[in-house]
Amino acid sequence: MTTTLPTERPSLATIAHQLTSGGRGILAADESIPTMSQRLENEGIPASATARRDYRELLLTAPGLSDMISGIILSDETFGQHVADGRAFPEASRDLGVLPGIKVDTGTKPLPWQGGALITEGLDGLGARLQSYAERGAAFAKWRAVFDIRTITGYSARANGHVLARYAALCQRHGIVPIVEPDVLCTGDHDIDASKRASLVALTALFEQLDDASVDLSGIVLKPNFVTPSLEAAPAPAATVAATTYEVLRATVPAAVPGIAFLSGGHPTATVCAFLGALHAIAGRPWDVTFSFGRALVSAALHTWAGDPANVVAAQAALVANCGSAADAVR
Ligand code: 5MM
Repeated sequence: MTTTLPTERPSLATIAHQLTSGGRGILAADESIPTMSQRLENEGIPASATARRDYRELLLTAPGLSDMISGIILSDETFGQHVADGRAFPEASRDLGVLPGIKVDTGTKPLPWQGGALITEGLDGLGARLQSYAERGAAFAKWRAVFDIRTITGYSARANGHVLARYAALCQRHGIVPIVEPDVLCTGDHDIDASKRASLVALTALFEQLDDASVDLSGIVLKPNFVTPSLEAAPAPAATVAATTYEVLRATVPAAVPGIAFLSGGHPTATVCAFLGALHAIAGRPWDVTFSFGRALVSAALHTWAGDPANVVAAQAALVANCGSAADAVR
């Protein structure tokens, strides 16, 4: 069995650059057990640890994945599972040329007296968990704060920014690149200006907190939403989404951040790839931009697989096609 853990870890800045540059992006395959189980059941697949493992192996071992994918975000369950030949997922991932990452938040809870705004939890014992993940090969981690435009408050932005900053500092202390994800959801019936206002609030608070926590911005990856109207509203042209998103990011994200990897937010694959392509084409950007999509990359593969081993090749082809579309947007 091959052991591929690096003896000397590259710098945080090197890893962050590797994740977000070169026309590749990050595959978000870190659905929690409840979310993944629901998605399996929606496709008529009985949910189990084995089914979740089989599905994640299908994704990771898709032929040619590393041509388009620099890193894969895993959940704790998958991180401890093994592919069919016995290698642990992080080891197999490195062997395949894809950096393994780990989602370390433990989900959201309502903040008291904040009208439904959420706080993401998971700081308790995080240092010890990061140490263990680093020893088992994690190159990077992810923590997602969730904001609904109807309930975001200045306090909820500061509170989530604070925990994101504490998480990021702890990651860097353990030699792991933190992906910081302030996700302003596309759900609701808002227009693009409402998304812009909420995204400005979330990102401004985040970068104030990262600064206060002395996080090294050269060793993080930012994972934001595109600034769009809600999924239920009339769609905006890609050029408008790219220009508005860029305006928000230029106002809030220091040039010291090496790379920005966008979430897909439930937008269809072609739509979100058009957003990304238009943003990537903006001249004079101070940061690399790429994708860290979940649903936009994997939904077709899960549907095609449907839990049948006979469909693995077709499912992998569906994944690779979507990864190709996303990678084309940043080349
Ligand atoms: C893959 O889904 C991630 C984990 O979700 P849960 O903890 O809620 O199960 C999620 O954080 C994902 O990485 C981001 O939301 C981006 O995914 P999309 O589908 O929006 O690109």
